[in-house]
Amino acid sequence: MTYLAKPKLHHPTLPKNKLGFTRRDYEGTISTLCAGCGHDSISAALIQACFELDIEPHRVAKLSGIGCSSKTPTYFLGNSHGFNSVHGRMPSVLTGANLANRELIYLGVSGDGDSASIGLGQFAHCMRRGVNMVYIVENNGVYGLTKGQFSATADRGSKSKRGAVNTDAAIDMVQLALQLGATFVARSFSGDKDQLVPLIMAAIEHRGAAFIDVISPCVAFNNHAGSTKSYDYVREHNEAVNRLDVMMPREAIVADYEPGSVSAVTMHDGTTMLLHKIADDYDSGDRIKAMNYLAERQAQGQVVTGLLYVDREPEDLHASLNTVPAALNRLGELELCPGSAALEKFNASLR
Ligand SMILES: Cc1ncc(C[n+]2csc(CCOP(=O)(O)OP(=O)(O)O)c2C)c(N)n1
Ligand code: SF4
Ligand SMILES: [Mg+2]
Repeated sequence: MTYLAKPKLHHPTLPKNKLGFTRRDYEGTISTLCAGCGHDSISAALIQACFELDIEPHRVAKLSGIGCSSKTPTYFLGNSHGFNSVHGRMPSVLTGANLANRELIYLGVSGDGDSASIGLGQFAHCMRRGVNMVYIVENNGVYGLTKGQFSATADRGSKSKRGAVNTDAAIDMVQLALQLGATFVARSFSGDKDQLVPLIMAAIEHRGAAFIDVISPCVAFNNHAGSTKSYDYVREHNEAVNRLDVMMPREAIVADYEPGSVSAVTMHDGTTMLLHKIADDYDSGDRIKAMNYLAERQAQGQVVTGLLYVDREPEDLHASLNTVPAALNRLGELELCPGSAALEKFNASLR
């Protein structure tokens, strides 16, 4: 299915943005994720955000690692640049691309396994360096692609679909990003597009390291023993002529609640997550207060969502390194090879 493009026929009355594009022009190929996977809702939010911002698709570079979440760039912005890197290595590839060409909008899409386990070091360094990008972690607390092992963001005491208890402490990506110096830090929920779309738009507009942790339920890993919809049950009762994995469609989980309030959301595995949407009068300009606020709410079992911190005058990596303003591929021979006198002067400055 991955090679199948969506039909390009547009309804003539579909709304167009300033560039004359419809929302469909920002789509990718048909998603092969499980029906109801939170990641698909995040792709839809990204499409909406780029459509509303009138972004020319060729100005966007999508980069990802490995995982169901990292597959998603195929399903949105089909006319943009894309690079699917090695597991956990997206941040360094993005950093390199950004340094070579600062004229593109960089969108890093990753998972909690990709960024909080194997890629934790990479995540840390691109945040502390202030790479100008939007970095989204589609956080489901498991390694979805490799069949639901606990990831490093799974809460201590939470249970797998098999009933195994996670004994390790959880890594909170938002607290980490704040501590590491990210200049735009937010958390949202894949089922709350009213909150997520504007957050993505704001993150794209931000000229520094923007991080969004999006809680994104994995619907596949609640197929417990005793269910007639489980893999085991289907395999045992299936007269198979070949071997297929069947994912039963689930309804996407949706949350719609007021700023300042707490909403209890029942996840597919029956557990309840308390989402706390920050109030409109929350001061998002204070990093220390944001960290304390998060810790207090976390102690009460709540997951805080919204724009948690923003530095309105960020400095990005190009500013720290004092790089040339143009993309490197625009530089001519004169700039790239300024001659022996300039080289001699430079060498002398290092002696
Ligand atoms: C170097 C390497 N180690 C391990 C793997 C196996 N692997 C593939 S995806 C994945 C975890 C993905 O989890 P996450 O990033 O949370 O994505 P999700 O599927 O949950 O969206 C792992 C461990 C791999 N592909 N490469
Ligand atoms: S396994 Fe989980 S994360 Fe992967 S596509 Fe299915 S529901 Fe989504
Ligand atoms: Mg995951």
